[in-house]
Amino acid sequence: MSQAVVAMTPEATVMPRPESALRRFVRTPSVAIAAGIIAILALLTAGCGSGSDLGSAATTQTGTPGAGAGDTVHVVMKTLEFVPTSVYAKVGQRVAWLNEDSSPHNVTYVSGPRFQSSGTLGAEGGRFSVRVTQPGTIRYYCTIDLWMKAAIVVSS
Ligand SMILES: [Cu+2]
Repeated sequence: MSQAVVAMTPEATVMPRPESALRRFVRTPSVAIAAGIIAILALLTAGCGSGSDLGSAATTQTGTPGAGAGDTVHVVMKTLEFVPTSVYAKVGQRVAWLNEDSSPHNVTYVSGPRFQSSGTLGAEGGRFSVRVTQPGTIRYYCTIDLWMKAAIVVSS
């Protein structure tokens, strides 16, 4: 450990060079975790807010109970999954899907408050939306990719 050796010498009182201090700062676990959380939040926000002529309110509300009735809840199909797999909505809100995959998908009703299933949503840009009108948990899936299952938790 060269640093331990240095610590024994008078030079140990010399201030660390700025770059090494910075490196030590960045390596601090709590700083790294905070940076990671910020990066994840930025990704989530970007994911919901991008590509949005889907609705006027491409905001941060996805998955948040208590979102305003005027906001649209966004779900995307990508890498053969619905993302997010579970979203929250209020009665009266619109839920909109956008297919970002290079293959077609659909939104097919399974259980809970009824809605009209979609037809095929074409690759890279297919869209569909429904307005949720009753509280309850709606389950749906994609009949093309049977593992693609997701839910909308609707509250009044
Ligand atoms: Cu699919």
